[in-house]
Amino acid sequence: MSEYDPQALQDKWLPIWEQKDPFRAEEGESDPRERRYMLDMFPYPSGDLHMGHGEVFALGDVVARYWFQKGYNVLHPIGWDSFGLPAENAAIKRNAHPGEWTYANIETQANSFKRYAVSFDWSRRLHTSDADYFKWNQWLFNRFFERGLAYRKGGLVNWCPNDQTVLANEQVVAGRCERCGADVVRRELTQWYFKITDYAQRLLDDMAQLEGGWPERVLTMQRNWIGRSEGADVQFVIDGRDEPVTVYTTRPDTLFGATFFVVAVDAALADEICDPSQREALEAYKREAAKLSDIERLATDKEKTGVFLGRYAINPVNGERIPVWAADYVLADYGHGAIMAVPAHDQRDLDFALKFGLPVKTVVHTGLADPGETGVATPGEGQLVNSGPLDGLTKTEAIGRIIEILEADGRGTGTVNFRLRDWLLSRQRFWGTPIPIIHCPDCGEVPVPDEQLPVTLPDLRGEALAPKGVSPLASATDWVNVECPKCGGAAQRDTDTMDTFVDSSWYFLRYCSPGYNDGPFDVEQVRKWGPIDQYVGGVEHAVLHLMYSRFFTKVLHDMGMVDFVEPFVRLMNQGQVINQGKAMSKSLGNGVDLGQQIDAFGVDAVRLTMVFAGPPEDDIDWADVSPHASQKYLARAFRVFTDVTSEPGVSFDEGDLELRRVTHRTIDEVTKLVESHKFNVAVARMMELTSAARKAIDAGKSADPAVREAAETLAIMLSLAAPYTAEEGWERLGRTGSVAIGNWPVADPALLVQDSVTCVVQVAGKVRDRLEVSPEISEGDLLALAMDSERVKPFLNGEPRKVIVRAPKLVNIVP
Ligand code: ANZ
Ligand code: ZN
Repeated sequence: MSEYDPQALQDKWLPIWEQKDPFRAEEGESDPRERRYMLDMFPYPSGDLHMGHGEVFALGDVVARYWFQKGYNVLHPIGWDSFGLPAENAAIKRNAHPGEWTYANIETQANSFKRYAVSFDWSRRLHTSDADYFKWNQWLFNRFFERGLAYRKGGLVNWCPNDQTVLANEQVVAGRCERCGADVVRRELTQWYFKITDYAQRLLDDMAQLEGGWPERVLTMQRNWIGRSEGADVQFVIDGRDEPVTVYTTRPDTLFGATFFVVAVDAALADEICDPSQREALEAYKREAAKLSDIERLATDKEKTGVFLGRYAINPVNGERIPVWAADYVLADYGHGAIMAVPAHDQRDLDFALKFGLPVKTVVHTGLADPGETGVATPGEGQLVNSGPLDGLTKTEAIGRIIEILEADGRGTGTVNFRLRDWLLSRQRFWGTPIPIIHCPDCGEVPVPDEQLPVTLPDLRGEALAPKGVSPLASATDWVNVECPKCGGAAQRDTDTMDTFVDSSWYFLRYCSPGYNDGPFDVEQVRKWGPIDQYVGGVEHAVLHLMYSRFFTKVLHDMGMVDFVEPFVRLMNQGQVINQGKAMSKSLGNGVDLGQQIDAFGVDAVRLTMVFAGPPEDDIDWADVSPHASQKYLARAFRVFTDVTSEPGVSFDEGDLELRRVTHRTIDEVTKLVESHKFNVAVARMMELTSAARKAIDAGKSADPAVREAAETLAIMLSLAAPYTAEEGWERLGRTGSVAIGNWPVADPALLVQDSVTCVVQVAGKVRDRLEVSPEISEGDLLALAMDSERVKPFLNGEPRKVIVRAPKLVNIVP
């Protein structure tokens, strides 16, 4: 094997690594090494690994392998997020059990990961669909239930008509099912929720710890999703109704400008206060509105719709009677599901007012033209007008003042509001964690006692799993009918399963003590490993998985089970792998298969291409990169390894100084580049080092110790991205042990100084000294150096009459 043959390298090293299992994390107390926890978002087992996996795991492995090289005790685990709908859909199609498809795919992916040579600790492998994993979902559910953080309520929920299940708000993207793209509709259902809203403020506050460690755009998305706003609750009396109705407003200063009142079309309140004369119109309008998602309803460019409810509300500050309407641009589950409309200063209200001929009253003078004329609302700063006691105040002053006034006579209060909703947990699907609750006609909701966990799934397959709008578990009557754990009477299991995002909300803790039997994780081990130093995964999880994991971590913190409040110290989002400028898809026919790329170019070339393509967060267009060129480069590096003729262990001190300087500058730069995640630039530096070594070999210096030093350095650095080539190179260089662990070199500072140049110093035309200076020295520094020279000083008397400085080579002094 003197030619570079990637397939032969894989065939040789893969079984050796399998047998040596070199990347195990050490649990023991006695291990003195510093710990690092590196995690890639675990895969969903749909078929084999794809190009996206190829990218994220190549990037994550650069970090993990760098830490292994630096000599840390590294935890780099792998597992599978193996519950979920695709398995169920495949099972229905093939008349099989979802587990068959799932576990077959896991095996396929596991083998592909091994070939891809990711530095995993295979001993910690987990699958969330294993009973000894999801048992702990149920245990955690019980703890949440005890703490009032898991509860059931009726209400309108997002329903995917295609997947026949409810969805969390986070799973509805632009009005569509995040998974299948179907238009989401609203349905009235009683469902389980996790009370994430209790943690809204902390989810926001703790983000301070993530500044700098997380991409700014992810933090912004989280902040917007939590959506904290400050404002006031204001009570309006509805004519002919005893109980006042509260509205939430961020602009209580505009209270005198409220000209109408709007109730969410789907809020119970709309039905309640609708005058009989308008009942029919409301019913018709409700049917229309039910077809739209929240996002569509709130879209500012959507034509406004609504119906008058035949009733009037009374403005608490001036007693004005304003008409009450129902409309879809007000949401039932935000604030109080009703608003005071101020068309002059809110665009949606203005659009509505102009459409239905309602009055527009300016109460903040902003200097801009009258909104009633222009159709453009003026939400900005200004001075209050037409507002009684607020006249003349600024917006901010007026907000403070009106809250005082409202609070004084009990008609309102200053308040904080969040956009974040509770996490809807129930799913009407089979392949997930059964919710461990038993419904008893006498005792109500009774949690399955911990010692009876796990509640496993009944053996359903094929047609029995087909979506029917109720959970398939409901048809397993033997499974459903049980004794009440409290009173022993006849009772029934909850037939819904948990959102699979529960599984991924704490898996990173389980890795610290896989197989642990006395709880979801060993608290001591988590204390040692946590929190995760580096997390790598797609930006598509910015508000789903990452928000839920942060929430779980905080609850576990409050339970005294973890001693940190944020699970992921640093987060890296990789870009996507696209082809010809577009996302890969079947319909475009531009898909690229990871396995085929590897067969054609070898693992190392594919990995190197992923890493070299650009900054990790940028998309990689596979049409613009060249795995073939990567392979050619690796062959060049390989020849450097095989061309070295000195013996291992030779002292580098005697080596060629120029090449040694290149090597040490490369060490210095690559170290910094890897730590700042500029992997592509780090690879470019490795390539330059390869060329420098090649040049020296071609100049007949193959036995020079500096050539060996360059080659060994290259093998170590290349191991981050091209592990097979690096390992073989190391062996060819006569080195024993694996190249991959504990070899990262340290740059010698003496070899980092720039080459110097000689500067001639003349006094009155005669050479008096020669100085060794940096080629980049400034004129001022050079002159100062020259004037300070002991050989120059005797020829000066006070300030020179004239100096000519030509940095870095000449200083000419006329005394
Ligand atoms: C009067 C007003 C005047 C408003 C004005 C705004 C500007 P954020 O910041 O998102 O919290 N609102 C309240 N409840 C609503 C609901 N259920 N559906 C739709 N809109 C609702 O927004 C708060 C503002 O959104 C509130 O302040 C209210 O309109 C509206 F010049 O009240 B505002
Ligand atoms: Zn009972």
